[in-house]
Amino acid sequence: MEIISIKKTIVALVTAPVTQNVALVRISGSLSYSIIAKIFDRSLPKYSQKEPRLIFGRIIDSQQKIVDEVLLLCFYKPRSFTGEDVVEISCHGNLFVVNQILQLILENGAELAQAGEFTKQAFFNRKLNLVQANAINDLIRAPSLEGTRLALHNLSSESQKELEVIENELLDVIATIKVNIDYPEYDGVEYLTGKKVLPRLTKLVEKLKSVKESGKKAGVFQEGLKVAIVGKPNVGKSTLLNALLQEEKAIVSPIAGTTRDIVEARYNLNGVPLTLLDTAGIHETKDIVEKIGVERSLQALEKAKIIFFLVDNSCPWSQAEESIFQKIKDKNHLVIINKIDQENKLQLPNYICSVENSRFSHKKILKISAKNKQLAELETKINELFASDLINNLSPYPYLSQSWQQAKLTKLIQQLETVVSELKKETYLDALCGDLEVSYKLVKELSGKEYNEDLLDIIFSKFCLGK
Ligand SMILES: Nc1nc2c(ncn2[C@@H]2O[C@H](COP(=O)(O)OP(=O)(O)OP(=O)(O)O)[C@@H](O)[C@H]2O)c(=O)[nH]1
Ligand SMILES: [Mg+2]
Repeated sequence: MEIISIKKTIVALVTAPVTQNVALVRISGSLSYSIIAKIFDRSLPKYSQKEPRLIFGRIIDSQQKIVDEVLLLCFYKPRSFTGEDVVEISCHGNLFVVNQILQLILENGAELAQAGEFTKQAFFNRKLNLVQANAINDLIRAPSLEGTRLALHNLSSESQKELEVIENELLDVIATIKVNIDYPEYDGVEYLTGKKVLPRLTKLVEKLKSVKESGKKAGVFQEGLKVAIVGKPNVGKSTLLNALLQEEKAIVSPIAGTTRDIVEARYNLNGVPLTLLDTAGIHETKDIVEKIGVERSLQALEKAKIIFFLVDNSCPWSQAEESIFQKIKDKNHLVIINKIDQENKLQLPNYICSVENSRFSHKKILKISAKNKQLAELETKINELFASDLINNLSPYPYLSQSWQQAKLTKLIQQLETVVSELKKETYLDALCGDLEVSYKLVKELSGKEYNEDLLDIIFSKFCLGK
């Protein structure tokens, strides 16, 4: 594998900028060893080392004053995370010490690394592809254990190989068609007819659709799921929040209009990381403060990925509920009938059951008693919607959950579907070569074999400093 020489040598504090027992400073680039040689009191091992080396010694300033006692972990190009010469300095975690070490390294020719720049070096040196680079960030930031597992899966070479199978399949079809066109007399290559290509591409489209769908589902584990609990006043929204969290986070009272502001809390429901927003009851009111609260509830409703629309089993359906339903009916929502421990006076209008919305359409009316902590139907539903199949059966493909990955997959699927429909019309294969090449380019963009600088900047800017 060819390693591109990157001139810039970068340095950053890898650990958090707080007082701690040990801090880690990483330096990567062609100047790493010459810089370290100037600020370390012991001679470094011969450059030809292949295996990483651990060396104890002292960092010294230009006046030979001791700055700290440290451990150096030395990696040699190309056998390092970035593919460059890398030295990791484990020093004492006092920020005065850390800053002095950083300063010395900067004075001797390194530059301060930008967010994600070490991983960017690794990407340019082909130590990892773009899916794996994203996976590193997900592994660090995932808001649940399941999210970290999916990130590790994306990091694995096995899942990358599956992505390559898709790439190679497309390449094979394109190459064979081209040979057929350019060298019709060459009979060492299979002659591809539309009939032969059609099932291959149809299968590919199916595969890509499942990659897209599982990526979309995985996004929940990487980014969390914002849920707004809405309803008219007094239906038990705050009681539901508290019951899920198993703590008295929000004030509960029998007085309608208790919650005035959004109460936000994180909650991990069987591995599904939820950000719950308890909101003020939505209804017509003249009270100025309550009015502001209702405004905020409506904003939360817009921002949320899912709405838990709470209704009260012990009250008839109301005008306030009718108008809330009109606002949420086109969004992903679950209708949750609370207070089932009380006598039933609620009759849901028929149309509530018939409104279809994506995967929430079937069995979306649930019954709970928040006060008695009877939440089984809700827990099972969330699990069924987001978790079970993902966690139990890992996809062989990487989970492409980022919005840019989903957008590229959508384009790719559309592109290939156009080719498939043309093939059904018996359009000549050579007329479809251009479309197939566009598809091939899209697959390469997913893995980062082809990239655009602006997208790279966006991707790596989401990383922490020092990664
Ligand atoms: N019987 C019964 N009462 C409940 C249940 N859930 C909530 N309540 C009661 O309903 C009342 C209102 O509960 P809250 O959780 O404050 O209702 P809310 O929807 O947050 O109300 P606002 O903040 O005013 O919009 C309280 O007296 C709760 O104890 C339930 O499942 N069963
Ligand atoms: Mg409340």
